[in-house]
Amino acid sequence: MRVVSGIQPTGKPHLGNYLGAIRNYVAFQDQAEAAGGVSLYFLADLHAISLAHDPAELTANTREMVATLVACGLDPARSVLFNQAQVPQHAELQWLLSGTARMGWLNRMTQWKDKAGKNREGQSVALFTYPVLQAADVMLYQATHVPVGDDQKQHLELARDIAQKFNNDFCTDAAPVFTLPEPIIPPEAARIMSLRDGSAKMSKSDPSDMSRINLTDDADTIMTKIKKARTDPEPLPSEAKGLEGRAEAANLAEIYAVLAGISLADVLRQFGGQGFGQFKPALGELLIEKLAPINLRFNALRQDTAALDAILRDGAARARALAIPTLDAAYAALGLLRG
Ligand code: AQP
Repeated sequence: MRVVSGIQPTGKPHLGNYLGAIRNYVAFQDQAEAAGGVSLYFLADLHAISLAHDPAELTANTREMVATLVACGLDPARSVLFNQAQVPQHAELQWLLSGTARMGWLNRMTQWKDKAGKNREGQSVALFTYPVLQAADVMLYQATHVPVGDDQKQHLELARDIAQKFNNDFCTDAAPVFTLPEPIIPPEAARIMSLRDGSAKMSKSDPSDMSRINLTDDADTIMTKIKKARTDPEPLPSEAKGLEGRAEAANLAEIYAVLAGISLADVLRQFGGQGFGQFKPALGELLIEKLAPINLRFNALRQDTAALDAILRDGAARARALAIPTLDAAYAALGLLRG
């Protein structure tokens, strides 16, 4: 079992990242260990340069993201925790896979279409080829399980297509170079929506901080954001059917269910008929209770940059050792002479 997943250090990690991805990283850390496998989690700093960025902020965000992942329960002694920039094999494999990935495949990616908007010509090449780097990220380690939120499903399907085509074009059936990665999308909370717009996913890149709960928000901020979250004037329904067409209400109810560890039906049984004036404070309290331990650990870790850098250095050395055999096999399969 090889578990591989990444998160961009492009801003503050939020509740969507936590419920859709990070808490599954922690669960897979245990599962991989129990199965005698390895779990690798990386900060996708090479992906972060596909959009305009501030270099000093990227460095600071990278360290903060390590502190967050550890605060959420990732243990650098049990998982390999690193940043892409210290493992050059990611960029090397991306180039090798660029000969296999097709322009038409990349052109169909909805994230590319959403982020580029009407100004495709003005975007960086990196934003367009982003999914090829993502394919390299997981294929480099022969990933079997890739825990991600729902928004990454299409990119993982593309990674499988690239792996399949490379194996078909350059390998024998008996000795394929790449394992086809399997996306693991959680059954619930796979897409937490913005607090300001129920049709947009909660995202680090949303200009409004009120759109998300950051894992580093203090109790007052969490309560304020929940109380100001956009909703409709109707009370909560008693059954899930009553949430149809009410994206904001459905989002808040789902967040409550996942955090409380109960079903959506149970949440609606408990709060059905009540207005948001009653439900929002209950949700705010639950969030504060669940995020407080993460917040506490994060604040204790974040100042110790030497310790955070040491975690990344050590993780990168372990990642490089795991990456090299696959990269060598890819060079050889392509007939590239290396001395
Ligand atoms: N809203 C979400 N709900 C559930 N899962 C989510 N993920 C992201 N948003 C949600 C999952 O978190 C992991 C890391 O993804 P990311 O670093 O791309 O996070 P982001 O917040 O999406 O970051 P950005 O920089 O703001 O990117 P865009 O602009 O694309 O939204 C992934 O597993 C992702 O599925």
